[in-house]
Amino acid sequence: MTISRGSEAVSFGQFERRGTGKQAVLLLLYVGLEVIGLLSSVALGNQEGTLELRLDEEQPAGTIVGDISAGLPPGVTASLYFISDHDDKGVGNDLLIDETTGIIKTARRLDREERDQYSFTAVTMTGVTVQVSITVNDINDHSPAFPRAKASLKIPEHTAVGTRFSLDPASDADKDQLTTQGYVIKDGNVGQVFRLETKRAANMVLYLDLVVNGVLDREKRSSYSLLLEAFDGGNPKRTGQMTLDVLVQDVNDHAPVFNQSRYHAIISESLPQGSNILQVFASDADEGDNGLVLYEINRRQSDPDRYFVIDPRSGVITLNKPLDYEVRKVHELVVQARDNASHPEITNAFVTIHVRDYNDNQPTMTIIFLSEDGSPRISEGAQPGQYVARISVSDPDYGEYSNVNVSLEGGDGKFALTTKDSIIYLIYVDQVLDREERDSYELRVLATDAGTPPLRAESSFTIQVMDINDNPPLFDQQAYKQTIPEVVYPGSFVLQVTARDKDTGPNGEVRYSLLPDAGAHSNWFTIDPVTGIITTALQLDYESDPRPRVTVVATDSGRPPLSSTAVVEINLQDINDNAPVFSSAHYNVSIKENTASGTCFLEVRI
Ligand SMILES: *[C@@H]1O[C@H](CO)[C@@H](O)[C@H](O)[C@H]1NC(C)=O
Ligand SMILES: *[C@@H]1O[C@H](CO)[C@@H](O)[C@H](O)[C@H]1NC(C)=O
Ligand SMILES: *[C@@H]1O[C@H](CO)[C@@H](O)[C@H](O)[C@H]1NC(C)=O
Ligand SMILES: CC(=O)N[C@H]1CO[C@H](CO)[C@@H](O)[C@@H]1O
Repeated sequence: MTISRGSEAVSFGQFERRGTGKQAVLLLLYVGLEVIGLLSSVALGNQEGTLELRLDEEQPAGTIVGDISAGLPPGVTASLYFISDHDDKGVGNDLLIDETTGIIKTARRLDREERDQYSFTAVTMTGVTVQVSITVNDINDHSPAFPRAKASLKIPEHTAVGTRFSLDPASDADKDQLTTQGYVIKDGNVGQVFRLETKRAANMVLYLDLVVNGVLDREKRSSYSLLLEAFDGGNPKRTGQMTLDVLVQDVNDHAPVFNQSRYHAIISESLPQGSNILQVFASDADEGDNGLVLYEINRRQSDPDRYFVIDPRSGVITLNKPLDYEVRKVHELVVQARDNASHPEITNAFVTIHVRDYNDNQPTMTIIFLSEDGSPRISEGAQPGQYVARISVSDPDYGEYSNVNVSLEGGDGKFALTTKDSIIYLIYVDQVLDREERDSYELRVLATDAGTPPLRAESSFTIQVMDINDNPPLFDQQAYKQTIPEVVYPGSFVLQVTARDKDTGPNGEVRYSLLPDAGAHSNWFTIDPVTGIITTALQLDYESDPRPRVTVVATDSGRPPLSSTAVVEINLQDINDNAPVFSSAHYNVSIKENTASGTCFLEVRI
């Protein structure tokens, strides 16, 4: 090869090196053309054209891509093209080029993700070259896809908000806008405790972080199943999904909690060694070793002599060696519950064990009556709920303690017993009282301790119901009638009225009086305030009032007083205490003579 066109000589050399049978033929043709081209380029000024073509991927085979002649310089025509199948077989395999017409078609369905660019040179018989380049356009023919459909992630509870965990990103073979554009949590993000953050890397991959967005508390929720979705920028969008299971791992954030802050037991000093006394119980909301509770007696603070031992798993306290009431009456144990975490949480509870003397262990009761003078009494006006007495149960050996059953008997349902702490009991009025119905009640309080056999204490007393002025005096009759002659001396007996009052003391003490009423001549009479005897006070006069009336009032001495009234009607009897009087002292009558005998000639009136 001595023909040289500078750089062309190099490309000839390349062809030579790669030469196959077919290429060798082409090479010869090409060499021939080059010679002609060399000649024609002298004549035509070495003309070259370019043709840039675009085509969407995935078009069916036979789709027309373009026409080489469109790339010829103006004025140049050609009826035959030689195609240089440059550096690979792609052009020959994927494109069909009609060498006479210059029409380029696809030989098969093109895939941009496999090959996105084709280029070749077409040469006319006159040596004009056209540089043809074909770009395969992307279409959204791929969905974003996560590498795994399901993955899981362990995150400790209480992980700081903002902590990020990188996840495998989705890949999408399309490019630019058509590749992955973002991620969303489609489902399972209870309480919005997670969010996603993305970052585009130089290689166009959209990296994905799961970010803690809220408080993770295993004791509230121990797992989340997040449905993640990646989407691209196509229209419509294509998406890909995966499930991410987040397991919230326990941390030791809970201490054991005892179900009681204090435990009590009363045991006999004769209890045999190894006997179970009581069981303590603590729970821990954590999981596994963090929630496994182990019990222990704190020997530095309590029971250094090891009278008692506790089972570390069950919390059952048993007697370890014989007790002696004379040496120690009460044992206070500090029991600790610790979880089995590497940094354990510890909680204490107190256990009080009373040792009961073999001989003397009677509970005793102290009763204090809540009346003004401390005597067992209650006003009949007390409202239900009002306290009558306070009872504390104690044992001379142990002091006050709660393991005693106290009950109340008697009282006809009018009284009841209540307690808040099982140490102090209160007797209260349960139903309305009425002294006039019943003025005293027998009550009995029983205290039974928890020993075997139980020992009892008993106290009986009588509650007096105190009067209040709740009854007015009532007259025997609502109306009294009496008849007396009109002529009696002042001070004469008329009638005795009586009123009774069910109350006692001053509340039942009755005083009588008359209601003044001038029209009814009440001033004719008077009443003794104590006896209720009504006597005349003045001269009576039938002629001015034959039926005088008085209203009697009975009033008790309560504070305030109550009273009632009755009416007394008195009939006066008329007496002949007046001589007849003529209507005129002097009558002058004239009578005619010869008047027939029997003729009335005068009527006189008295
Ligand atoms: C506490 O637990 C112990 C042991 O299980 C049980 O005997 C006791 O009744 C419980 N106390 C309460 C207040 O639940
Ligand atoms: C407590 O935890 C330790 C260390 O993890 C373990 O060896 C031991 O078995 C646990 N105790 C119980 C009672 O499970
Ligand atoms: C308490 O004593 C009363 C009367 O003796 C009895 O009816 C009741 O069952 C006892 N209660 C308990 C908890 O022992
Ligand atoms: C006493 C007396 O007054 N008598 C008189 C009665 O009436 C007649 C007639 O009217 C008189 O004339 C009397 O003097």
